[in-house]
Amino acid sequence: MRIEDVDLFHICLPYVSPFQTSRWTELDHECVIVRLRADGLSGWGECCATQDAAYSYETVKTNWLILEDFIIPDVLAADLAGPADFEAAVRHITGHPMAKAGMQMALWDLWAQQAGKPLQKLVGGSGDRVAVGVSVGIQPTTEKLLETVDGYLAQGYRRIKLKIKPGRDVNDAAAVRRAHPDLRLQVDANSVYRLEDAERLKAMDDLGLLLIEQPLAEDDIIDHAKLQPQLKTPICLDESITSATHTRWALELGACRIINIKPARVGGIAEAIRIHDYCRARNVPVWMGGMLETGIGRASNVAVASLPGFTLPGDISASARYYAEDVIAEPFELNADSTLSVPTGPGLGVKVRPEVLRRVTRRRKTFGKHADAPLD
Ligand code: OSB
Ligand code: MG
Repeated sequence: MRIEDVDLFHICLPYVSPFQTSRWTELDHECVIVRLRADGLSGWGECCATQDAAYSYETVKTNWLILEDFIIPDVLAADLAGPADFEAAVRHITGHPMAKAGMQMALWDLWAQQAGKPLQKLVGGSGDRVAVGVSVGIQPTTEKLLETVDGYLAQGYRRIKLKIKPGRDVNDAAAVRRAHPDLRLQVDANSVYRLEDAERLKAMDDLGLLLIEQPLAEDDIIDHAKLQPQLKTPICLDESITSATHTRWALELGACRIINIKPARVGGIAEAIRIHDYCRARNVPVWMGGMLETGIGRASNVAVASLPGFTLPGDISASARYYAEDVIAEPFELNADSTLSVPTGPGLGVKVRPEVLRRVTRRRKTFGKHADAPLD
């Protein structure tokens, strides 16, 4: 397949409420959306970096830069029949997994459309729905947190993840546990603790948490391996896992017992599938993480989360949990059993609304044959 044109859109979409983690706060979702055109088809992708280089070193602007200077020239020059061709074409670019993943998502959308299949089938997934939960940001007070959790439970979510930070960890998690003794509950520290904080983390060991996500630094598999034996609660790594190789290192060292898979963080869907397969062969549970994606990235995550090794609920909530108005025509809605339905149309199976995309776009650029082609 030869790509004829590539469009980049730097968009900004307000969240329904601010999202606060231990190390940064997001008020709106800025990201780079990729559109590819080939053989009369359009493929869509989303690059998931945050604005402020807090979750990882990538930002919206580095995504744009790496796409413009390196990835797009590679894509326009190559004949890309499948993911292996794309990975080979961009292998000379070190790092920048989210920039690569956004482009790869748009390519998968095209490959699946060309095959007349939903993305789910192309990646090897099955079933019509995937189990999901909500990631709840740090709230101004514990009372507000309890109210927020109640709100999500009332909507039908059956698994809650709490963002924690020093001073808003043990007490918050214990308060939610007291209010909901049987709730599937987990916490995410986003790399804010150090090994010396082990006692603080041990204090959450009797709360019946499903897992504690990324307690220590993003580059610190070694100290995670020292921490895990001190905890009953399984550690799940997020930021530390940027490839299948890191997955192997973390599991061989005993740094965690569960892996959070975000295709965006590991350079794309192909590497996400390799991590899934590696973990499944070793009975290590995996689940789909999220980066507060628009409906484009959400559609991709839902499809990949339908692979059989995704045995824990994903951070892929309904569109309304994030946005009053999404860029896709039919928002994702929560089913009564705390699942999202997997799209069944060809490719990502979602329709982008040009008028919304136009309204939220701050910067647009087209590369390739038709540099000034209209949006739709
Ligand atoms: O650490 O899992 C994380 C959002 C942005 C960046 C990092 C993380 C998150 C979330 C939100 O927890 C998950 C979602 O998309 O609902
Ligand atoms: Mg996380």
